[in-house]
Amino acid sequence: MRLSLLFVAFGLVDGGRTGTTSHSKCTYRDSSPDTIFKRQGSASACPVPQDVTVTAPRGTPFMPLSQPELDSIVEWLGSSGLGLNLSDPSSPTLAMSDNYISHIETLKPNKTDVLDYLRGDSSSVPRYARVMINEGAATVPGVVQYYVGPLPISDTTTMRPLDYFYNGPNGPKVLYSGGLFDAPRQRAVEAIVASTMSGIADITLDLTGLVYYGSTDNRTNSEYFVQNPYSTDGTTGVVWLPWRRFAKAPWDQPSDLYVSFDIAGTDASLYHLRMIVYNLVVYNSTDDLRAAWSAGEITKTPKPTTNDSFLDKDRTGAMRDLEDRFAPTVLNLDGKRYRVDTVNNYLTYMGWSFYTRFDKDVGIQFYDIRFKGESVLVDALVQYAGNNPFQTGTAYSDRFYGIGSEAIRPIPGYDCPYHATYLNATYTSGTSVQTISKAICIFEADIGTPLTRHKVYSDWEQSTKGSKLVVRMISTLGNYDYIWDYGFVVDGSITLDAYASGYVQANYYRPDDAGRWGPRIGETIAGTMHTHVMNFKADFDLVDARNTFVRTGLVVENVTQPWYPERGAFESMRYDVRELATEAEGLLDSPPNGQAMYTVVNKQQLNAWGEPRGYRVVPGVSNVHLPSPRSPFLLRSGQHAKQAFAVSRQHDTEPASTAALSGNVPEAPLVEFWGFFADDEPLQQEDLVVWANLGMHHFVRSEDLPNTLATEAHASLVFAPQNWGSGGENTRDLANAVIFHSDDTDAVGVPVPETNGVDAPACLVLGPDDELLGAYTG
Ligand SMILES: *[C@@H]1O[C@H](CO)[C@@H](O)[C@H](O)[C@H]1NC(C)=O
Ligand SMILES: *[C@@H]1O[C@H](CO)[C@@H](O)[C@H](O)[C@H]1NC(C)=O
Ligand SMILES: *[C@@H]1O[C@H](CO)[C@@H](O)[C@H](O)[C@H]1NC(C)=O
Ligand SMILES: *[C@@H]1O[C@H](CO)[C@@H](O)[C@H](O)[C@H]1NC(C)=O
Ligand SMILES: *[C@@H]1O[C@H](CO)[C@@H](O)[C@H](O)[C@H]1NC(C)=O
Ligand SMILES: *[C@@H]1O[C@H](CO)[C@@H](O)[C@H](O)[C@H]1NC(C)=O
Ligand SMILES: *[C@@H]1O[C@H](CO)[C@@H](O)[C@H](O)[C@H]1NC(C)=O
Ligand SMILES: [Cu+2]
Repeated sequence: MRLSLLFVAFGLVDGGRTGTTSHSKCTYRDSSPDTIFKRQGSASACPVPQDVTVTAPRGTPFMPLSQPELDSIVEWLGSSGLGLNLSDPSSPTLAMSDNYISHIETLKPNKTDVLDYLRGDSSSVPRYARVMINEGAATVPGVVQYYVGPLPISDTTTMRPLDYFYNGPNGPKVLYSGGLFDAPRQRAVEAIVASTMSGIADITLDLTGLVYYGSTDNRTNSEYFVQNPYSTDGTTGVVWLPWRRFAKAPWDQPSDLYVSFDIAGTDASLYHLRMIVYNLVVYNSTDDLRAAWSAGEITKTPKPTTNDSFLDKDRTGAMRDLEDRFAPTVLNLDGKRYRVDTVNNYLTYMGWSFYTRFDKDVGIQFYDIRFKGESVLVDALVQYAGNNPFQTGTAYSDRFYGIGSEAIRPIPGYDCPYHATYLNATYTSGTSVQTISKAICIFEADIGTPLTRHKVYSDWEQSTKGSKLVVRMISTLGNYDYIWDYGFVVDGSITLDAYASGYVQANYYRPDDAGRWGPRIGETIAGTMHTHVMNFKADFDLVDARNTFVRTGLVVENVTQPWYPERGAFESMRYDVRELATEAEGLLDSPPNGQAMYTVVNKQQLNAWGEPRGYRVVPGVSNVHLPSPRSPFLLRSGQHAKQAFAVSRQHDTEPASTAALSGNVPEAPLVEFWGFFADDEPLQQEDLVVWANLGMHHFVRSEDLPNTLATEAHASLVFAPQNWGSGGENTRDLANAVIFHSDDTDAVGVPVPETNGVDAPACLVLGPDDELLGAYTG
């Protein structure tokens, strides 16, 4: 598993509730006691709910570039006046030492431009492209990013280095050796790997059962993985290749063999073997390995098992009792309660509204969230630890692989409830438009508990249904699938949930490891502990952009109170309320024992009681950060992942906590997150961004096979209203609520339920225990 990034921008703007939803009045069907247990024939089925549409108040400012736009930019970049000396990126003979366009996408627009437009203060958002060029022919080769615009191409269009996005030592440039691992470089690496490994195939076969003659040679039965990071600052290029069986889930078929090459620079003739490691012994050359092997000096370890049935996920074993029955599911029996604009990727739901954006690096993002609100970014990164070159030196940045481009279509009824709404994910990759059909699923779910309920013994009893709209994206990033859920709860809360599943990346099992990095989980494999960290960006604009971050600590101190003269000094609690004054205080840990509350408030927007209106940042499950602050593999590139929370001033020059191409240059990343805090700007009543980490310390166990369980590989966070509503909590207006009053009875004195005219639809056949009348007993 590699590290991932996702991004949700989040700014809360005051938004009125939309009108009440009216429902068809339904009556209970007269049901015989056993009706509920019968499978219903199609004749009595609830209808398939249809999507309900809405038109976004403003056309989305987040359209990806169209193919004609891409073509026009490519043509413009190729025009001789610019002197870029570009080669055709699709050429089969493309060389590392060529200049070529690697990627073009829409530049994420500046916040001020977006807000001006969405508020109607401007008629459009300036449209620019972000262009990534491999400059292999430059004196100092590298990958450089530019912004090109305004679009459409005209006399005023310019191309400028995208330096305002990146605060790293080389600006928008990544020096070549830490740059792309695209076709020209893959070809160069594959050539030296194939020639080296075919020269020692007899030895590798003997030691591991694996041989490699090249990826297309039919004698090959193994594969290598190009471990990240493969550079330090872009000047060096050192890659470790773990060898594994080329079969199902190679991540779980590792051998004890590792080979390292120097792959620095654009000249493949300089690439060379650095070392071979087998059974933790280092050989500096193939000659050294052969000499040791011929002399019988190599102690062999067991070959990776060839029986990989333990990786199968097809059902096996006896059926459990009643498991032939269809599992419970979420259904919208009375029609969908959210509206969607599939052209503008805009949604409304129970007072919420927001736009979504999608891109290659991070996938779905949310903008102008109103319940009140605005937007979020997720960055997932994984740090491995272990005793061999492979696991020690791994720090995947999933943004590098493309969380968005690796999104997959969820399986209806399994990954997402039946009748969910699906949005296509459209983005650009290279110089073409890509669409992942139905990649994002949207559904309303029962949160599983009532939002509020209470019984006042002889007076009244109420219960309010808990519902939320879920926007779900699933990305398969190599061996791992990540599930990201954004939930918009009817009480004004926003929930973030991240889950991981898939094939855990296993280590070769060595008894002498003594379980220090994880238990044995198979014939020849061991689980390897590692940490996943996903960084979310939440740009709060609570009512407006003047916000303050407050830490409310719970302190215990000795007090004396005159009404307790007999106790003397005794321990008691009180609040210790502190505002973050400047960015120097902006890096925050999770408070031990949860003894502090984090809130973002607007001190100029008070509620009816004179309290500042705000939102709380509620740690959920597993708000972990990287255990190692100084691992060389994430030295400066992983600063966003080294504390639980961070609070900085919003700047268009600090759009993201990481960059896709930072992953292989841990000593010279494009974005140095802590640089956001170095200028120590004031934070009180300013435009704030909260950066939060979700993650998992993955303590691997045998239950990670065949696929990791999402029950445990789960991290979450909640943003909840804090003194936000003017009339208490935000659910008083909900009609999906029931209340009984003891004095509101029917003819025989039984309290009658008040359901606000919203009842189970006729197609839902209820059983006798579902009868509301009589449920209140006084
Ligand atoms: C253009 O790039 C090629 C490599 O693709 C290089 O050989 C050539 O010298 C470059 N021309 C100029 C004028 O820089
Ligand atoms: C966005 O804002 C930055 C910082 O003010 C500025 O340098 C940049 O040119 C702006 N980008 C666009 C596309 O206007
Ligand atoms: C492998 O490829 C060679 C050369 O193309 C061919 O002669 C041979 O039959 C192939 N072997 C198998 C097992 O497919
Ligand atoms: C391999 O190279 C390292 C460093 O260059 C050296 O210390 C070591 O002795 C070499 N090993 C062998 C077996 O030659
Ligand atoms: C492979 O392993 C499975 C599970 O241990 C076992 O049931 C099966 O018989 C094995 N297959 C072979 C060919 O050994
Ligand atoms: C989604 O994509 C499919 C196929 O790529 C296309 O047929 C469909 O019209 C798209 N839907 C929307 C709402 O754009
Ligand atoms: C309260 O006083 C007792 C007795 O002096 C001391 O042991 C304890 O640590 C104090 N508690 C706090 C929170 O200071
Ligand atoms: Cu994991």
